[in-house]
Amino acid sequence: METRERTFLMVKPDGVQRALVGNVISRMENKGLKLVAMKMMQVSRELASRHYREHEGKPFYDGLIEFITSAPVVAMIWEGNEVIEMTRTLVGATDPKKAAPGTMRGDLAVFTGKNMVHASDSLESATREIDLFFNENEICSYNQPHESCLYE
Ligand code: 3AN
Repeated sequence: METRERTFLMVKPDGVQRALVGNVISRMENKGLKLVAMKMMQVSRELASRHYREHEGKPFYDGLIEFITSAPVVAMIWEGNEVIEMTRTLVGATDPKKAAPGTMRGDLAVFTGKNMVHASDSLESATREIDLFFNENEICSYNQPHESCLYE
């Protein structure tokens, strides 16, 4: 369990509007990952620009900010062994055309601009994004009796 990590996962406005929040959560739970924080919220333009700062200046940036602030999102923190990489694998490639079947984007999305979910891509971005969206007191700690069946 030395590589126990936390990652940030967000169901974006298209996923909320298409009623796919439960589908996303089920995939994560079924895999054996642990939900430790979750909230539905409207992302402000300020939060959106901080979250997507690495994309500032790119051709799709304005559309990205418009989109992420257009309807509520569901922001979550998940815990598990190497959960950052594992969640990226479950989410699939950025372009849903290239996302493998079986992944969230491969199964549930058709267009890069509306690719349903966001997941942190590194330890650094997970730490930054968790801090942007959550206060420490919103993160829960609890035991899952089945953990001994998941890990050595
Ligand atoms: P990922 O979400 O897979 O980490 P990033 O970080 O490259 O992908 O892009 C962040 C978000 O920006 C994507 N989820 C997508 O919504 C949007 N995006 C990225 N590339 C494009 C593009 N070429 N056209 C439109 N939107 C894009």
